[in-house]
Amino acid sequence: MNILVTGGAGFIGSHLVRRLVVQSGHYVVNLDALKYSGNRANTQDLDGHARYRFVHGDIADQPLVHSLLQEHEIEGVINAAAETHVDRSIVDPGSFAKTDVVGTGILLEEARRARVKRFLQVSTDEVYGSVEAGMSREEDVLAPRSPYSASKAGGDLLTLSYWTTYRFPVMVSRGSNTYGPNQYPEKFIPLFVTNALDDQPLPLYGDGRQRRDWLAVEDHCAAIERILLNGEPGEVYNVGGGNERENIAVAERLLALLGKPKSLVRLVEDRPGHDRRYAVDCRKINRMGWQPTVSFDAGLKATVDWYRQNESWWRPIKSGEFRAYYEAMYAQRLKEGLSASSSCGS
Ligand code: NAD
Ligand code: TDX
Repeated sequence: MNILVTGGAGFIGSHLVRRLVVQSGHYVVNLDALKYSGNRANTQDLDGHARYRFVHGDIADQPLVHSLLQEHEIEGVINAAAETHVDRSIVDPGSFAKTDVVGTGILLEEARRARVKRFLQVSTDEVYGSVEAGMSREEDVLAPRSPYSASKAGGDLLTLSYWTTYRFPVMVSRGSNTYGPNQYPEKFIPLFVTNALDDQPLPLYGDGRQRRDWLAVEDHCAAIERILLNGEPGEVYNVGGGNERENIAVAERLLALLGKPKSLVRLVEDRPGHDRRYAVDCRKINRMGWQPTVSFDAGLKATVDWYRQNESWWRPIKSGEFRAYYEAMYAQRLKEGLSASSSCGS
């Protein structure tokens, strides 16, 4: 299949592009605007491959998208381009609406006009909102609570409207928290691993008892490919790792893997509107033959090893744009800590 993957220089997109080109033999055009989390190094190994093209550009650039779809005779589109960090969405919500809603809309409309055969919108379990008990099912009403998840929910609904209105064959995947190599170190696991490697504090929000379901990036990418190829048009598919953990337990496991003391953990002021828990019911994609294959223990260890062995990937990031972001996001929080206890003992 000739596939346009957007956001293929980012974390999930880069693993996905490699899988589609090398493992599955598809022809892939990777369209990425190289925003702060987009990194050419993530797919450098594919440059020059006969079945791969990288294009630096924005999904909201309608003439560019139009010409790429024609020129490469694109049959499938996977939209993995997005603004993705909840904390940044609280500071700059407009950029999230611009890419995750408007950009998605432009991509959808061009794909429909080009009569693309299948369109997959990569979305997130966050669109269901905080789930105090039980598991979110695909037909649940959406209740996003951050500018990030609200923008993603807008993208989902716009995508699904193209099936209802035009019978344009779209699918939506809703993945849970994903981890693995090449994840930008603003996100929880890579931030905590790289901070710990430098003996820097790990800023754990609130009481650290929020729960996330961790999904290995290779399992997420396998699910995305399966949905693109075998999903039913107009349908939504939850994709979870089956590894629900409290944040504090993950932080402590990372420290144990790194041989660092628990005293590095600092409880800091919580994220505004912090969702307490996400959990997705995955029976629908299980029926399509997909199951997660990576155990959390093995996946976490492999991820920690990767960051340990690839300082040349993350050190330039952490000393660049990221520094100002980290200062603004964490300096005051770390200084103040939380009144009751500012660390979790050793
Ligand atoms: P990421 O931030 O690592 O990558 C996003 C990529 O999109 C970057 O390369 C960036 O340059 C690119 N991009 C941003 N705006 C663009 C635009 N306007 N045009 C073209 N490219 C643009 O994010 P990620 O974690 O790899 O997430 C990929 C997708 O998966 C997103 O849609 C995200 O919502 C979804 N998702 C992520 C997770 C997770 O835990 N990481 C979980 C579920 C779903
Ligand atoms: O410094 C931190 N301290 C902390 O306690 C950071 C960055 C995070 N956290 C907590 C917040 C969350 O409960 O860790 C948990 C995970 O945080 P993130 O890595 O920011 O992920 P989350 O907000 O859960 O969203 C992620 O999963 C769904 C991705 O960023 C999204 O792109 C995806 O859609």
